[in-house]
Amino acid sequence: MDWAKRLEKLLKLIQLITLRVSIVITHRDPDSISAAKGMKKLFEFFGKSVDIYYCYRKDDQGNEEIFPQTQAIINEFRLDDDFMPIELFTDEKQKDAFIVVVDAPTLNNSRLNIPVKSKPRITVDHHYQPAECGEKEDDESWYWFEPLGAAASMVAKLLFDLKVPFSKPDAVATLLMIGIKNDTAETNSLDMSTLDYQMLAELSKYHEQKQIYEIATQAVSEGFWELAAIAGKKENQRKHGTVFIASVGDITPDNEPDHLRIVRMMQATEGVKTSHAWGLSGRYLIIKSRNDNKEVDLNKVLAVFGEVNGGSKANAGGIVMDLGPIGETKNRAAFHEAVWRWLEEKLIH
Ligand SMILES: [Mn+2]
Repeated sequence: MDWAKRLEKLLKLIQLITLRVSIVITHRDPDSISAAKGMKKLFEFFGKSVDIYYCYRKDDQGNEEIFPQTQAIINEFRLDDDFMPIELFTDEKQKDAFIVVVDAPTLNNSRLNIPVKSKPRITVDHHYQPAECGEKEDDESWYWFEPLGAAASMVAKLLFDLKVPFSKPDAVATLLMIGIKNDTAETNSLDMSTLDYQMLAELSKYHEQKQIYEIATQAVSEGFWELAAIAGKKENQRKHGTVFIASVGDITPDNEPDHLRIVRMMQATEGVKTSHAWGLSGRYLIIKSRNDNKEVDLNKVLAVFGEVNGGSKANAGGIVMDLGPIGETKNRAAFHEAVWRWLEEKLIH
């Protein structure tokens, strides 16, 4: 079906909404946050009431694991009141909700244990694996799956094509640009598409550059240098042909941006086509991976860890795996060594 017909179906669906629109995101990162805010702007333009719910992983204290950059965006754009934790999306509320999912293919994710059982009516996502999503579009629903750099680009296109006006400057336009840039490694990602570039250009008519600068120029944390020092040691690196594996040691959720920075730097190393940076966070094994080798299917490589992962893209992925009580062992050095042996078996082919 052509795009004009797709849009027409979407517009009709939106116009007919009588229920409260409930946008659900499966995690809070710059792309999902901006995509959700963009969708909220869209529905509000058509006079609908909108809530946004977010799912999250808990740290040891039961708080949301939130990454510094996400927190910086929430602070800068004063978004705290826009997002409600998923527990507040009670069964009662779900009964009267028009459910919208952005930046994830499905809510049917066993890893996240999302307490939403109803079928999403609108889904907009840029990840692979929609085949696993279970729900299929019908007359009552509208799903757009396309492997692009960012969900924010898709939402921006919907806003422009459905003629939702932007102010000058417009906070949502700025947020969407940050979302696109963040999910595409500042447009350097292999997933970067024509649509992503076009939307950056269109959004740039309405954005506030000062806010982009504020978010982008946050200093590298001290944690980065600690991780880099560990990953930089020869004994914490293994190279097998074009595959580069490095350990970043024991990490905390705060280290995620640093961990990602390190795997990107590993991938930029001469002769490297696939990189895995792994660390241990308590009993969890966390691997960040990058791949530019067309003969390697990163999803398949990571699937050996048994992860039901709806979030891996063709050239970037990762796993979070609960190692169980064995992960709480006191002898960290011996444990790291054991994990090394196991990982080399799994990741080298
Ligand atoms: Mn995304």
